[in-house]
Amino acid sequence: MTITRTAPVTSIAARAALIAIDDMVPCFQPVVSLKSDAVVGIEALARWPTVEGVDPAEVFALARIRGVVSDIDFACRTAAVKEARSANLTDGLALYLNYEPSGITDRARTEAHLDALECEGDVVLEITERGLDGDKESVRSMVDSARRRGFSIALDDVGSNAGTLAALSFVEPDIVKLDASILRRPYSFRSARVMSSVRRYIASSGAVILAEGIESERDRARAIRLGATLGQGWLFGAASTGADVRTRFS
Ligand SMILES: [Ca+2]
Repeated sequence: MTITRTAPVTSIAARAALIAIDDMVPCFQPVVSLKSDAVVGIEALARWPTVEGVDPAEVFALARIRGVVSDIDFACRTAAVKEARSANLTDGLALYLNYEPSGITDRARTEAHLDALECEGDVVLEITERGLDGDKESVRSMVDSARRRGFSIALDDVGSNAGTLAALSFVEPDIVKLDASILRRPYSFRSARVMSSVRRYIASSGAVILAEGIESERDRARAIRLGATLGQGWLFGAASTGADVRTRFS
């Protein structure tokens, strides 16, 4: 029997969301200091409230297939900065913005885009794990440009695949965002291998660990045992609109 590879099936909702890109609403999830419990930052996440049942990850997967991921990625960050500013969130909270490396192609466009992301508060660019095995020079060049503007660099979902561990050495992040799967199974062989690489990197760089997916007090205790000083997850609140975040944390 011959098995034919077909394109991934994408839901109607993802297709609708991609068409309705202008209906994208940036939401913000708190980043918390595990020592003080204080909210120290917010991660911007794209949401489509007008499209029922849409999974943002699927929208990005579809954008990748259609070759428009960098357009979507750039638009999401620009909208997030605009919304964070208008809701008065950039003053005092670090703004975490996801950045997909496979979208880094046009250097002049990237420079202009980074200029547009500068705002009153601290900006953290989260280099997402997708596309890290691509053009390392372009990623490195973008990271250097971002640092020149005073932005911090995070590496997202570290431990989700081997590429994220390899990327520690060329991205040199200030913040290592530990994938939620490590927190779920901290004693597995895979988690031990990930933590060994992460600890080696932390010891040589002075970077900090942010644990993703903290849903309970048990998760929080685990995250602290793994060496995390920052955390994110349902325990501290889901993503909500800029206005909601302002109300909750003012
Ligand atoms: Ca992220």
